[in-house]
Amino acid sequence: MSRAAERLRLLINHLDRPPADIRAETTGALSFNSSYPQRLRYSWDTDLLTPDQRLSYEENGFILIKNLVPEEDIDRFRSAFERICRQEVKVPGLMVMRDVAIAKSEFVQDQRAVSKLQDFQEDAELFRYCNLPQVLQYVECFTGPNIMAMHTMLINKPPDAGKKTSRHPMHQDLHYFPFRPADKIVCAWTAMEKVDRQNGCLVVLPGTHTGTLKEHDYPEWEGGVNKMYHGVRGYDPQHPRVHLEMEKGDTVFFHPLLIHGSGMNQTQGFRKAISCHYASADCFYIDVKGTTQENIEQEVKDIANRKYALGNDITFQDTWAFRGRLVQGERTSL
Ligand SMILES: O=C(O)CCC(=O)C(=O)O
Repeated sequence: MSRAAERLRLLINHLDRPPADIRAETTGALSFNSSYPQRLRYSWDTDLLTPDQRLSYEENGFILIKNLVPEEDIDRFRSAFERICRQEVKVPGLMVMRDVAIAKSEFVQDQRAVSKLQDFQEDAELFRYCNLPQVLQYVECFTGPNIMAMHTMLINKPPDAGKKTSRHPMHQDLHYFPFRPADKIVCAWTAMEKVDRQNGCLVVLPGTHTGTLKEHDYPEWEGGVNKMYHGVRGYDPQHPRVHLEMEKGDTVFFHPLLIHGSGMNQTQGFRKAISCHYASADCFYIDVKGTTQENIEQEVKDIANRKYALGNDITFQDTWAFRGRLVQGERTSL
């Protein structure tokens, strides 16, 4: 870690330890046997997924598990979110984001002003989501037993203010990540209430996880685009789409190359979801210089600089290394 990253780590009060000393309990007995054919590239056999579920993930790049996260947990996450919005707690390192169309309107000190919380790894209550055994047992099917929680979000999609800014452009999450291999990264996204086409559920393009990482940039939307909402360029708009309508507690796991986004919220309610991107702790950082990820690297470094005045020696990789938290197994690399 560079000196700037070290300062940043201290600033956000992260109690770091050398990776080799960090340990967490595994959540279950694993049996990585080879009873499935080798052509199953995207998942491990942990005795949890059925052959059909594995084949479906291989083919589509996502799997939806109904009723996975208990209602009591979701209600607790909601309360934690509301406490943060009311500014009753201050969470080190947390990014509180506002919808571009609402940010400019009158300031209101409640959830109406907040479209997303990002990087809640220092909030013990919200971070419980990343440690839920119900979730981790599925994550393990994609990452293997050493698991890092790399990126956390609570998305509070607001009622659209008339400018269509509540949409999330189609994108591949890998665009944001300077670590590989992609097949050892997975997103868990849990609906905190009923989500459907009316309030802007997730939309996915099945099978696109088998492609490569494409160029991303801000879409040219008339009403404006939210900060960091890059959209994928050059994908086939005719590709079949699946709208993931989900009930409270349902959870979708998806591959970081899967092209996805979410629609406009046409209701008067806020559409909430909580999510975490997990990666195998055995993943490694890559240099994104000269790749399509250079634009997001620069943007992330600029934000870190503005927030913490660290100078130029903070690296894109550093910003991930200090946010990542081990949730199972051993911190072998990331
Ligand atoms: O929850 C949503 O509306 C979309 C979230 C998403 O795709 C993301 O933040 O990468």
